[in-house]
Amino acid sequence: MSLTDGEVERLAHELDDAQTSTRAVTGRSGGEDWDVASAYRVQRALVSRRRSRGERPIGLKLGFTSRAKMRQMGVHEVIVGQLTDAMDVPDGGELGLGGLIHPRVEPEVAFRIARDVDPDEPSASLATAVDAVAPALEIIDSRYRDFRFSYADVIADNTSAAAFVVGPWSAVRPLDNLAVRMDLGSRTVAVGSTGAILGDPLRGLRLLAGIARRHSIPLRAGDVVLAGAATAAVPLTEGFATAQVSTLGRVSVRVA
Ligand code: OOG
Repeated sequence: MSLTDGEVERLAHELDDAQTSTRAVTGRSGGEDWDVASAYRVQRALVSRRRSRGERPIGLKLGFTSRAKMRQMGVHEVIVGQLTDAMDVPDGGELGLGGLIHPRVEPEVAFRIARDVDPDEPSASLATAVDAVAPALEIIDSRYRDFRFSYADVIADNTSAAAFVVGPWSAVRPLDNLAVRMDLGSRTVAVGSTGAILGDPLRGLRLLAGIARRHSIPLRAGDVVLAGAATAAVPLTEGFATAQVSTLGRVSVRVA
């Protein structure tokens, strides 16, 4: 079922309020089913609310790209969300738990997009627009109670995007099998491989290009793309969160 413009605005308002007041809401799941195109319309309306508060879009993120994440959340298809400068935490910087509801952290790989991407160019050519890669941490924070949502719900909620940290950029290299480790303080909480991200994170870029085209989400020079988690997400706690992605290096954030 497709939503009216009024329903799209109402849902965007509700999700935006949930984020700014750190009070979770209940998803539409359980009620009537709704369609993916409407869910991306809600996401667009939600991001435009953030823009009207002065936030600047600076990239995109993929979600549900690994079996571990799909299994954890009971979802089977890739989703795309939007990143703004307000979510960008510098490597080694600090993130306050105060503005978050029930944050979780995931180790990821980030791509840097070197040129504006023409929505009509073939999906496979998006890889040629990437000029650097980096290890990254993504902090997700569903605005839905207990992280319980349907596929459309989580798209509408901008794929739970809350914050991200990108480590040192370096030259593009094969990413199909780099060891990934995530630590919270001195505890290793997740281990995996970049190969868990769709066999190769580059494959995610192709899917992202198709979804971005279908739902009119632009990709511009300088944008960051988070390729999706390599492992299941782990509840974020105070202290240092660190991800090490083999030869790509380390990225960390101090959570306070
Ligand atoms: C949705 C976001 C998933 C990923 O990397 O799979 C995601 C969620 O699990 O709340 O970002």
